[in-house]
Amino acid sequence: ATMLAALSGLTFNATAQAQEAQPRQVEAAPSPRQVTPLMDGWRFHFGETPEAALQQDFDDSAWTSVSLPHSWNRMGNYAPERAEGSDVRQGSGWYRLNLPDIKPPEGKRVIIQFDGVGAIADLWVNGTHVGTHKGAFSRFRFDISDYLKSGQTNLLVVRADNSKPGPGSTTEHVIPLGGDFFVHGGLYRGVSLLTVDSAGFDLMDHGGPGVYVSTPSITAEAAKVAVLTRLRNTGRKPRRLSLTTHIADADGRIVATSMQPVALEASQAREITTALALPKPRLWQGRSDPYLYKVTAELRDGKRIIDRVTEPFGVRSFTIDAGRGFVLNGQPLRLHGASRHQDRQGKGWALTPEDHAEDMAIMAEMGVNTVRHAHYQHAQEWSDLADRTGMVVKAELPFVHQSAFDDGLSAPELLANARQQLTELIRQNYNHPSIMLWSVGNEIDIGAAIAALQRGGKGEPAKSRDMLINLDALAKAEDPSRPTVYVDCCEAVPSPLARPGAQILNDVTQVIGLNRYFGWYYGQPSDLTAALVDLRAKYPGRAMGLTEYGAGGAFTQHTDNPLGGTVHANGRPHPEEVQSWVHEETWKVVGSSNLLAGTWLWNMFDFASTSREEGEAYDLNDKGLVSYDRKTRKDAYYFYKAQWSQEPVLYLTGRRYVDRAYPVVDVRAYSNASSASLTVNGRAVGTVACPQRICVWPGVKLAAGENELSAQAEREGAQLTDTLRWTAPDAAAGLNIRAGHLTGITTSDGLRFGSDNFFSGGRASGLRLAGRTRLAPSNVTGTPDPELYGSYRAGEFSYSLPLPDGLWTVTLHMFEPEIDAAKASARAMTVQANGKQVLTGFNPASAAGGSLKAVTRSFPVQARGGQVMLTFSGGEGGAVVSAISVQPKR
Ligand code: GCB
Repeated sequence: ATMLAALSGLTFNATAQAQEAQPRQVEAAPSPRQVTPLMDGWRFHFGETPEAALQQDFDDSAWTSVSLPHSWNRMGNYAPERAEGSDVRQGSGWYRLNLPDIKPPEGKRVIIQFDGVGAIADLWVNGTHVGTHKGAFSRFRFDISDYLKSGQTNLLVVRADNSKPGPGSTTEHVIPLGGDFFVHGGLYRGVSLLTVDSAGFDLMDHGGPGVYVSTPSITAEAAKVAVLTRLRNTGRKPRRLSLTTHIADADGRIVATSMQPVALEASQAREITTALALPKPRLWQGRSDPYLYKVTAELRDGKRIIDRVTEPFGVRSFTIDAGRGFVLNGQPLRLHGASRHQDRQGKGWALTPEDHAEDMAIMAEMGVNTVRHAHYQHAQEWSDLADRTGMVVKAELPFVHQSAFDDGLSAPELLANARQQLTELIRQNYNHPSIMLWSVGNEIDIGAAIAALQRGGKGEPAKSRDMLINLDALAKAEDPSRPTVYVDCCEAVPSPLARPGAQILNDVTQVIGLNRYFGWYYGQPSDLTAALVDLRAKYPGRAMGLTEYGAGGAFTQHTDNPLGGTVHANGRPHPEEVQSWVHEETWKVVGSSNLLAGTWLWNMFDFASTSREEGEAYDLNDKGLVSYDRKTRKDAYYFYKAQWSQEPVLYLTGRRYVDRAYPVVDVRAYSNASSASLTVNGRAVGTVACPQRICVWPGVKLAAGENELSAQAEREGAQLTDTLRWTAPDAAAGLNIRAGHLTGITTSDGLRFGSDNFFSGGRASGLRLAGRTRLAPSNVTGTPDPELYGSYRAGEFSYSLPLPDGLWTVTLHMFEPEIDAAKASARAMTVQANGKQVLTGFNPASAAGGSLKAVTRSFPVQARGGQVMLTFSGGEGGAVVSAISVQPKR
């Protein structure tokens, strides 16, 4: 009852407040639209629900009270176990809300607006089904006037269905059919009621505002502004109205106006385009000056304003082509940015305006000038922020990973749904100056390629090309002012997903988006250049963007050397330093490449994906530069801040790797200063240059116990300092090195091993389980510490160990990884210590009594000049070593 009173008292009185701030010089008439947010007072229940729940007299007291935004799904935890509180249920969630008597008087309509419901929404008012909307990301509205009853409360029931897509499921023909993210269920954005005159700007235009602004020509003298209004009269009487269109500048001064009479017949919808001249326009200049105007369109009946819509817009022109790349207002602008998903810890998709604002602030601080909306339409609040921050946005249709559930043709219903969602995307976002690209698909064949791989490469490749061509044409017809883009995973990539015979899709859209993971899923970061050169030659007329690149980064997992282990792309571990390395190396290749119009790293934030268990996280993709809870900015965040930000940056890396494994460390910082100095425990270490914005002090010696490291630099007169504290072991205690990626493993005898380090040559290898690429530490027997033997260095290699002069005992931990008996028995390793042979023709399998069995060998060695040199060689199979332990000789 209190809720009802609050609702009727607050929002349904005759003098409702204007929702938008009006330009100062416009007559401050009350808004002719009443907008009533319906955020509170909902009852929620997941799963099986009786018919009776659609009726007024149903007792929902056992249902949960919820406020919007709401989603029942929660996932993503950094924990050793899947933490409690995770909810990955897919199916139907039911919502009930009682409204007061809001039956509109003759001539008024009540429209309900949903800003986003995952994924299929069904609405009942007073027990009668009003409609269905399929698509988890777009706004939609229903006119519920005829379903309302006067003199009583009115019951809204909404079913939100996020069933897993599959043959026969309710979401079988609703994109996305797949993807590396989780479609959260529920009323995860706002819901509101609009009470409006029966004649007005069309609220039934695919969720669009009804008023669409474009700037067909721009000179320094004037911009031509074309305002398309879609009008609709749902009433039974013809109306003689007038349409006024104003443009106001950012200070609210009206700078252009037009007025014209409009006749609307009963039940008629019509379009009117108004052309205005905007004198001496101030341009929307991206991050340097994201200047916004507002257009206000008003409909009057005589003197009375019956409807009004205000939409911000920007005056800007841009082109994107193979030759000049991206050009904004006549000036080339190098786009560098990141993708963003719409979820975070504890909230899933149910984000508040503050959450959006925090995300945008984090991105802006890093110096991003472009955002990719991965992989779907983002909230209006977010796109408004992008307009105001000056981001260039690549907006996307959620046509991701799959076009059918087998390799066959996609269903006509799927195409119809994709066309609907694309129309909604474009109409609802048309006025955002930030949005400059319509993306019509992302890796739409990869699902079929993976399925085929799992079947041993059999089956026809997917046939989604016609669908893509169709969607591309629709985007161009809806909005000729913005280019289209398709995002490809695999062409010319050395990956089994680039199937022979796979269809080519990169020639469909105007711009080519490339998701390329050299250095992570395949190859080396530097291989990217050759791939780009190839594609440029193949598609000489099309602009290309690197729409994804990156690596997993677990901020509780560390390595002493990012080159020291094998990458377990979809598994564990994911040392934070490996992520930094992949970004540094990729940026060297792409940062100034004239083959690319823009780059979008993957991803700004860790995000929920139930198909993943990696790094330290469950149900998370950990390629974010910032953690799921937004509390941790990984080192790579500061790498890009040093590249892109106008602010002075000096950041010592490795802040979370505090308990160091080695007393000798390459200290690193990211800075946009030309050089930086380091002190350790107050003692000057030296000044180094910072090429590529990376400063490195090699081989810095730490004291046993606590160390304070402090870096100093100067940039444009600003003095910068960054300080961190590390704990180091005593150099006199020796070194314990494990030939793997993860540092800090303690063995049964209490020795703490760092990760592989101090090596040159050879290659890192790890034991793997079939299927998922996880380490199988228990595969090696004959040791109380199988984890020490889960990985190894192989081939011809050496270790240059920093050790105080004196006598040491070196212990080598080895095993034979080769199961094949002939190969295992052929191994004959030779090891030299400071040039002296310590092992000759050593065969680990015969020494241990078989393959996958641990064996150790120890020998004394004298350190001179602060160093011991170990050299490994061994004919055809090379040498192998899993760990090296150096202890003072007793
Ligand atoms: C991709 C997909 C994206 C994934 C990403 C990854 O190519 O477009 O949705 O999340 O790779 O992390 O593997």
